[in-house]
Amino acid sequence: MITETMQNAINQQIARELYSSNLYLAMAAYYSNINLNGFANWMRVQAQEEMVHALKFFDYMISRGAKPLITQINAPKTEWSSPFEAFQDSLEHEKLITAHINDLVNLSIKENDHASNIFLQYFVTEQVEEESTVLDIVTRMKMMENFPGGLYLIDNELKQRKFGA
Ligand code: OFO
Repeated sequence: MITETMQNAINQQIARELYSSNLYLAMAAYYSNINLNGFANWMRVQAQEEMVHALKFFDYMISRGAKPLITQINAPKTEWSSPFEAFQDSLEHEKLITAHINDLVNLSIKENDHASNIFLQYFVTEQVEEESTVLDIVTRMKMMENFPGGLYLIDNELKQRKFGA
């Protein structure tokens, strides 16, 4: 049986994943409105992936005989001062999520919960990938800062991303 402390911590993570999904959808809306449709596509796919993360935690709770709680989710930011600032925010957000995943792993060790520890390893790996992908895009956007066409090159590339859950 999963401990109550672990259940509460996972429920909080479900809320964070749902918040992440909303945040990326808000970013998709921002990019669409400034006609960066590749960036908008990338963020929309990211929003879908975050929903999958939330559902993975949801299903895990059920498989352990616990009840996932769906609570009120804070509204995300909806405006950014530049295309760069929005992507930079997504990098900061992913770093925050990584810290929360690490806290969950630490808690699973403290609670002697091996099943949760194994389950969480997927997210440890996922966060390495997410941070690395976002950092790569942020770095290239920064490099293109003084090259007006650069943003559109990246935008074209980001059009290719597809949701593959
Ligand atoms: Fe972006 O990985 Fe879930 O939140």
